[in-house]
Amino acid sequence: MGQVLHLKRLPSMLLCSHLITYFFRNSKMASLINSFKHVFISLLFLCAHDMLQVMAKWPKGGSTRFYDFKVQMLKVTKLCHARNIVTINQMYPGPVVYAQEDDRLIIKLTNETPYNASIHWHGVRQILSCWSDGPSYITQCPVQSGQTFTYEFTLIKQKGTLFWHAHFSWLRASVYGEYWNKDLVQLERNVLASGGPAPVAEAYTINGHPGPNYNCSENDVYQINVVPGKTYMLRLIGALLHMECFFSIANHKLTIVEADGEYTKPLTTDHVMLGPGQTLNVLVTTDQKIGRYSMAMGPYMSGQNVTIQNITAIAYFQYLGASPHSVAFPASLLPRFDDNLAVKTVMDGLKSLEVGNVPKEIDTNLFFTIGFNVNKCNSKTPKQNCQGSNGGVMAASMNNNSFIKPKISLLQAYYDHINGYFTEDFPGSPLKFYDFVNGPNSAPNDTGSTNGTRTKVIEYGSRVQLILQDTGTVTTENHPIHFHGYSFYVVGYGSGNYNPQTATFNLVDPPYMNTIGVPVGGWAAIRFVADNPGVWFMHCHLEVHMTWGLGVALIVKNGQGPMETLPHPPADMPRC
Ligand SMILES: [Cu+2]
Repeated sequence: MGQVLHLKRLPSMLLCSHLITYFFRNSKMASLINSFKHVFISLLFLCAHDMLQVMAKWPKGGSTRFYDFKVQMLKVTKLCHARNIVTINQMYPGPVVYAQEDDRLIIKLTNETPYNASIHWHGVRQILSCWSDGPSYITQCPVQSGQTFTYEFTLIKQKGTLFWHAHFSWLRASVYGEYWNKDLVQLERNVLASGGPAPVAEAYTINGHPGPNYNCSENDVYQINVVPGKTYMLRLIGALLHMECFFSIANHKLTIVEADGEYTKPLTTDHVMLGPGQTLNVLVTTDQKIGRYSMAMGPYMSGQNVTIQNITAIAYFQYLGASPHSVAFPASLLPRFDDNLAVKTVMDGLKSLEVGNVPKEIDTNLFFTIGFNVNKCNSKTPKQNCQGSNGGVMAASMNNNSFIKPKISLLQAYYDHINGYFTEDFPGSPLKFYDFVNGPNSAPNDTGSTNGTRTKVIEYGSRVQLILQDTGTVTTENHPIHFHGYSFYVVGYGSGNYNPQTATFNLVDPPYMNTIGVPVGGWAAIRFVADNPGVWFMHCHLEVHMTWGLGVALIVKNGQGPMETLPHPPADMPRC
């Protein structure tokens, strides 16, 4: 399930649930703000644990908003193929959640499907509410068929467009920008069993619609009606599963004003690239001649020899007064699928609107490699199970460890001191330094990874710098690395192997993000203060890479007193 979470200081925060790649709202800033007047629900909030004490110290003025999320099957027909997909409230894309900065959200999830489910509130910092973060087997057991769980968290100092999505198996696809004719849970099992790569999606979609370029999809097109001479704000959400994508509107410029729910200096561009989980608010002025213009979404793939869906999803940007049958101006501005420079150029221009509170001194220096592995085949039926490079099994890793999800909630195991489910020996830097970008590459002999549920423990309040370094085993590739429970300053990035002697950092106004596309064959440096206790997943948001093990859990210890201590778990935590 995917959705948008949108927070604004004046208007409000909007948590949209969307399946899509992009979510769109209204016109001029002023009218936009007016359009977000929602009904406030005032209720006494009953709270069991120390949260009451904690909340008393939070800024006043927040309302409490209630949502009912029922996980339900919905029959849809797309591309001449009918199938049942997993949705929230039988909506595809899912429901929008609206809230204001500092509001409290209470969202009751009831699972009425045969599948397991959990919801991650992507970009919500979950200050002292790690229990409601949502990733299955990390902060909770999945909500089983027929069960309920209530997520509760406060949007402390957050505003902008964020995004909710399923965090069990590959189910977020069905509230997502890629469309599959297959059962996603079965598909994940099949891909894992094969040891090989994932097949490509049948289509990309914009707000659930593939558009006219696909077979049997001529009339399944999303359309926005616009008035000439206005400025519109579009909320773009990378609601993708295994792909990153470019987006553009024919003949129109996009001015980025917000990234990952944080204001940026205005940056005008012909196109943007969104990795899965990334959000961008862009302004578009309807200053072209009256007509119908294509909005286009197509693949960005920086890896070598990767099979991709290369058909572009199209939606219409339709001016008032244009004939409904007028020819759409083609979106000629989409970069080629392998245009790395197009991605870098936008990233180079992305700066925080205001001077940030970037940590200048560092207590904890971390260095994680990210990339692929090929492990040796151990199967008696290699043709079925070892379809990776040279008859090996595909994997992915951080610091050469492929993360294995535990059988119970990692947070529960940590909180209750239950032994045997995880270790605390994830290395803070690679065990071996070598030319990361260029080798080794003779799969599967020298390309293997270790595996385990390894965690890295961080002291409360540490000022952390983390270098993320792409590796070239199998192929280099841009990996969108997402960190739960935190945003971080992207202080630097570059190509090749990270070299502290030559790397240049921006410590003044770097973008403050929750997902960073680490440049293909390059590195990125991020900084944050570890001031939110809990167990926080850091992983590649390309789903199949995460499935192969590209992730790690960071444990941030408690500090002093209730404001720095994770409260008790809610009474209705699901059981595994
Ligand atoms: Cu990845």
